[in-house]
Amino acid sequence: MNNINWFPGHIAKAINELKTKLSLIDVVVELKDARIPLSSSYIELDKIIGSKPRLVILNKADLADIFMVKKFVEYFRNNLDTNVLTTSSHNHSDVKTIIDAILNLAKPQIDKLVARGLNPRSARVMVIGMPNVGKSSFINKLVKKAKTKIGAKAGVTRQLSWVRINPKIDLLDTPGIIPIKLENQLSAIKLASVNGVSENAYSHEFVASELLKILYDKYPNELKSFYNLNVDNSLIDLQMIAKSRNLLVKKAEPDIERAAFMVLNDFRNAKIGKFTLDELPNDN
Ligand SMILES: Nc1nc2c(ncn2[C@@H]2O[C@H](COP(=O)(O)OP(=O)(O)O)[C@@H](O)[C@H]2O)c(=O)[nH]1
Ligand SMILES: [Mg+2]
Repeated sequence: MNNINWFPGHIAKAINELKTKLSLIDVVVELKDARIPLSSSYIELDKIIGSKPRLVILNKADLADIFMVKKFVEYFRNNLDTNVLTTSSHNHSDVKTIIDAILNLAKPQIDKLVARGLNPRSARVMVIGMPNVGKSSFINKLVKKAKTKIGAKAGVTRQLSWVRINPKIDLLDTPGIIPIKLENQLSAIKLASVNGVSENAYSHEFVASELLKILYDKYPNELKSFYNLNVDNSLIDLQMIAKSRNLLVKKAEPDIERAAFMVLNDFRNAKIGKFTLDELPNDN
């Protein structure tokens, strides 16, 4: 299986659900994966979100290339014209920064209600992002400090439940899932590499081999030194890694399958290094 065949199936349904929830929301918090800030973005999201205030957060920054993450923050600030922060689920010291950013983005909306003679109310916020980007962990982090379940809000939702994470912010306690599109094979490989694609949609061998090409191109020294390989002008493949790690079948043949699992795990746990796989558009 030399490509990634995953049809998220109900894309239209997912988008409709997202739109319904969005209609209740004042501020959208969109999580992207700091290792693939572009590949973890849904191209049509801008249209779906429209002019609603959006806070973009590059999550899993603890696993990513800090230098590239900084560049991507700048890039999104310029191109999305919105606030962009970085975080990781292990870092709980930035909750206040995140809350303040949400309050800032919500203020014009709430002020508008007041200007129309309505009572001010707390801002309604929702977290969205692709599968496995860290939405639940992020919500837990914000909720932990607050812990005021307020349940269903009369007139607003029946099934949806909200948590008051600040006197002025109610957070929808279930995130919105952004479907991923896998038409672009390179993005699909990167999504699979960060565990953003259902595992039965691809062969580990294929994804690990392609990931090695990307890593060899971007971080050759880290890759060679982690797997103790002294090679010049040649690609690093699973065969070489299996041999170097002594992963053998019948004591002689390199065990490609185990090597593939190992490489994916090493990458996902940032053992080889902290890497970002996407490139900035136009190399700026
Ligand atoms: N290293 C690291 N792991 C994270 C981070 N956020 C989430 N995870 C892990 O990523 C996986 C998916 O997280 P989850 O919150 O369930 O993602 P969701 O599918 O978007 O709700 C879990 O194994 C989390 O522990 C992060 O910032 N850094
Ligand atoms: Mg979740």
